[in-house]
Amino acid sequence: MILFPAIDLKNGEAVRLQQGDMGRATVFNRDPAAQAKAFKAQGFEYLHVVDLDGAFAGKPMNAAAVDRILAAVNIPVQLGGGIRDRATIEAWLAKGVGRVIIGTAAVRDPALVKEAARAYAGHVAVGLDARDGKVAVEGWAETSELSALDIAKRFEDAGVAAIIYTDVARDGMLQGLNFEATIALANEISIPVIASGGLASLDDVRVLLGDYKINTVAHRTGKIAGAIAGRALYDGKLDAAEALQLIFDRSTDTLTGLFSRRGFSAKRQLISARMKSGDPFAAIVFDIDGFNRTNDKYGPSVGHAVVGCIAAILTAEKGISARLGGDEFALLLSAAAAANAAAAAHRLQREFAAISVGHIAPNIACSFGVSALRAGETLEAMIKRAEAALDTAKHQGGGCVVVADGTAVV
Ligand code: AMZ
Repeated sequence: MILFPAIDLKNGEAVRLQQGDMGRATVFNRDPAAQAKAFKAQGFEYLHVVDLDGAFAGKPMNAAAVDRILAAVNIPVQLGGGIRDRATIEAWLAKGVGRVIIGTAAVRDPALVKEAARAYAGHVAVGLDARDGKVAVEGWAETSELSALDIAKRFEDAGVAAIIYTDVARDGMLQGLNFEATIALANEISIPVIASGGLASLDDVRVLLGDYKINTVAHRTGKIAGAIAGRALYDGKLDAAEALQLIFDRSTDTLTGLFSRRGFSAKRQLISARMKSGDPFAAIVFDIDGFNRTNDKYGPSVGHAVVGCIAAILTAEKGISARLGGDEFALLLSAAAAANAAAAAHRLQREFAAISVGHIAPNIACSFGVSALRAGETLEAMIKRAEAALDTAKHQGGGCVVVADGTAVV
C-alpha cells in the first residue's frame, strides 16, 4: 500500500479544494516545491500532483511549479490535470514525471490511453472521478453518462498502471474515503486501484490495510494499492509518521506473505528502538544461486513454487523473515535462536536443497551470510556484515555459508 501525499496546484500555489470547487480553495503553501521537500522529509516515497488549472483548461497551466517540484525531490511524482494528448504525455515523462494521470481523455479518447499505456508501460494511470456514480470530467465541471466501472473495463488489458478513483463529493471534506465504491471497483477489475477523496484519519489507513470491517462486513481491502491523502495531512488530522509506520509495518511480499524489504526495515527500526544493550541478535541473509536458470529451465511457475516453499520453511523458524527482493531473503533471530544462527543456516541449506515441486527436484543451492550482534553495534550494521559475508560466499562459488564473525564454514 502506498500513501501518496497530494499537492494540488492553482495559480502556482499548493491548495486544497472542497468537492473540486475552485471557489472553495485554501492555500496551504505558496511554494509547492518546498511542500514537496517537506513531504519527502516526512518519509513519503511518492507524490501525487494535480494541475487544477490544467484540468479546467485542458492543457498544462502550472508547468513551472511542476518543474520546480521535479527539481526539488528525487522521489517519483504522479501528475494529472490537462494531460489530453500524446505530446503532453511524452513531454512530462521526458521531464521525469514518474506516472501521468489521464482523466478527461480516458472518457473522451480511450485510444490515447491505450496507445500511451502500451508505449510507456507502468507510466500511465487513469483518474476516474465519480459524482453520483458517474465519471466527472473537465475539472469536474461536467459529468459523463458513464460509470467508473464502464470506463475502467475499457482498459482492463491495456497495461494501465493504476486507476485512481476519487469520490468527488468526499474530496477535501475529511469525512472518510468511499470504501464501498472503491472496493467494489477493485473487485471487478485487475488494474490496481488507488483510493482518493476524503481520507480523514489513521482509521482510514487501517481499513485500507484490511483491518476493519465496514458495516460489520469484512471487505476484501487487500486489493487497494494505495491512497491519496490531502487535507488530512495539511490540517494535521493524519500524522504522516504514524501512518507510514503502520503501512511499512504491515508491508508484506504479495507472493510469500513474508515481510517485504520495506516491512523488514520498519520492523528492524522498531526492534532497534526497543533494544537493550546485551540483547542477542543474529542475521542470516541468503539468495538462491542461479535462480534465473531455474526459472528458464522449469518455467516461472516452478520458480514461484520454490519461493513459496522457501517462505514456508522460513515461517517455521523462530525469527522475523523477509523477502528482500526476487531471490534474496533475510532472517533475523533473537535470544537462543541467535546463538545457533550458523547451525540454522546449514539446516536451511539442506532443507532448500531438498525442495521438490511435483516430480521436479530443482536442487536449490543458496549462498548464506551470517552475522551476530556485537557489543554496541546497531542491527543495521550487523545486517550489513551479514550481507558482506553473503557476497564473500558468492565469490567463493556459492552454495556455502560464510559467518562474518570469525568462523567461515564452507
Ligand atoms: O478538483 C478538481 N476539480 C479536479 C481534480 N482534482 N478536477 C480534475 N482533477 C484531477 C483528477 C485527475 O487527477 O483527479 O485532474 C486529473 C484529471 O485531469 P484531466 O485533465 O485529465 O481530466
